[in-house]
Amino acid sequence: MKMVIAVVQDKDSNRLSQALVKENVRATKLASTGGFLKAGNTTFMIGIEDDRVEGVLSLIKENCQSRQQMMAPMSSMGGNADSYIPYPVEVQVGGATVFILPVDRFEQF
Ligand code: 2BA
Ligand code: 2BA
Repeated sequence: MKMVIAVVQDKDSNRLSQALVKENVRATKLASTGGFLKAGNTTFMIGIEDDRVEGVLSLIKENCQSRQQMMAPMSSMGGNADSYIPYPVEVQVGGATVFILPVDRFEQF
């Protein structure tokens, strides 16, 4: 078994949830925050048998798209004036950042 951890954009999370349910893939959704943009994103934890991992990755690929996002200007309040960004910057946010970890043991009580 593997644990697939996927950080996706909030805009794609409902679509991905529905696709996972449709394909009978169990998952847990966590509300998360990107360290860089400090904007909300969604982290899916998907415990899945080894031979279904590729199928899950395809579902993630099909349902999550890359987008440009504007990064709000950072305040210089209390910060270093050198790092102040006075205008919005466009950042490319990927469709999904995915980690695949081995699961030593899986129990449900
Ligand atoms: P939920 O996904 O909200 O699922 C709640 C219960 O609904 C499940 O209980 C299961 O009995 C049923 N269920 C879920 N998906 C189903 C499906 N596709 N078809 C028919 N019945 C379905 P549990 O299995 O005890 O799971 C409780 C919670 O544990 C789940 O909440 C989910 O958040 C998490 N979970 C379970 N298996 C997981 C896995 N393999 N990976 C990640 N999270 C898992
Ligand atoms: P954020 O940390 O809010 O990052 C959003 C996007 O900003 C990133 O998209 C990347 O294009 C850009 N970015 C992030 N850090 C940067 C930096 N130090 N300098 C310049 N640009 C930077 P993605 O790479 O597609 O990541 C989307 C989200 O996935 C991230 O949101 C974060 O929550 C998560 N993530 C990405 N890589 C991760 C990693 N190695 N470990 C844990 N979470 C990760």
